Amino acid sequence: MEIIKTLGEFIIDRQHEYPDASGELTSLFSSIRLAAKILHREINKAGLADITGAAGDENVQGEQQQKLDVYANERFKNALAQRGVVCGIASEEEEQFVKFEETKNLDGKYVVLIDPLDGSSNIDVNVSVGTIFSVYRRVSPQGSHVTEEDFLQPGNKQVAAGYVIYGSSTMLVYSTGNGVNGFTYDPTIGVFCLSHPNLQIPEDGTIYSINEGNYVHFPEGVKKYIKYCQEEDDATSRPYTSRYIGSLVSDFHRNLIKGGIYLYPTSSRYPQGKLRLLYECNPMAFLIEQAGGRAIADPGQRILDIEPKKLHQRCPLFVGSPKMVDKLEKFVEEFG
Ligand code: P6P
Repeated sequence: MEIIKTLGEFIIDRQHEYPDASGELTSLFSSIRLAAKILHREINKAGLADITGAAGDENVQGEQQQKLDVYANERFKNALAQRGVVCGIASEEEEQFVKFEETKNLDGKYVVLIDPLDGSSNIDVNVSVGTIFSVYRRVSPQGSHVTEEDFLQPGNKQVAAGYVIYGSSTMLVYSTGNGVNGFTYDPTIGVFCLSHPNLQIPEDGTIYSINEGNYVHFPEGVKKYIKYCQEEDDATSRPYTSRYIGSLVSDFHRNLIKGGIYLYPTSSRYPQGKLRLLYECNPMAFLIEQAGGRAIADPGQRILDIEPKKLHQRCPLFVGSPKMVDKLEKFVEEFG
């Protein structure tokens, strides 16, 4: 008889690990779980309902906002405001951070930074997309309005981070600093079930994920690393395999399971890199380090130690199996 461990049961079982957890983080996760279930429903019928395609507006990134982006942002915002444990959020879809003004929220202990629907341009072509979230304890006093300072914390202060991947199945993968666990959604019973306990990324791998269309604009060290992956070499089972979905959550998730490295370097179009530090790079870096991997922006620059200056600031991202990130780092150190 299979034992089903639901996400809710798992969180309650693990609550004893957090002495000061008085159930607020549990409540926060139940908000995320609810919004993820609703988004699962909408994404899986996106092709049928008039909810795909561009919403006509642009978000703060100047990117064409897809209707589901807008929908996802609203669902997560409402779900996170409901329980009173969150005093505000920052979102890829919101130019400014969002203050939750109700009295119950002013006492909220946490802030959440979120990319509600990463890779949403893939929706119309039926490619998997994801939600990425990052949780911090506020630094401003409880009872007051949330401030920008609450959001501009380095990634090493995160209390939790995770993602939802809406793929061939919907999964929620998260960490609260004691390892990474994956839960697969069973829509027939409406619960996330523990399916990938204690995820650890393979120390080495042969998958590299990068948009080689930008090759000519990459730093020399990155170019050299790509050529290294493509060379014949009996000693280390090269050439490697190039796999790039164009959806960070999907590429990250595959590499977490199989081993690999995801690279988004600087380029002429993105001189600071494309990915956003606060709600893409930091949560992914938190997860990968909890799973035994590495995440850097430059040689010796751990993503989690970057001191943020702006809500939507970007940074380069090299994340994955530790031996692969080490190798990349050496090429960039040597060739720039
Ligand atoms: P490019 C999606 O827009 C995203 O933020 C990530 O999910 C993805 O890995 C990357 O950008 C794709 O960017 O420039 O290769 O299309």
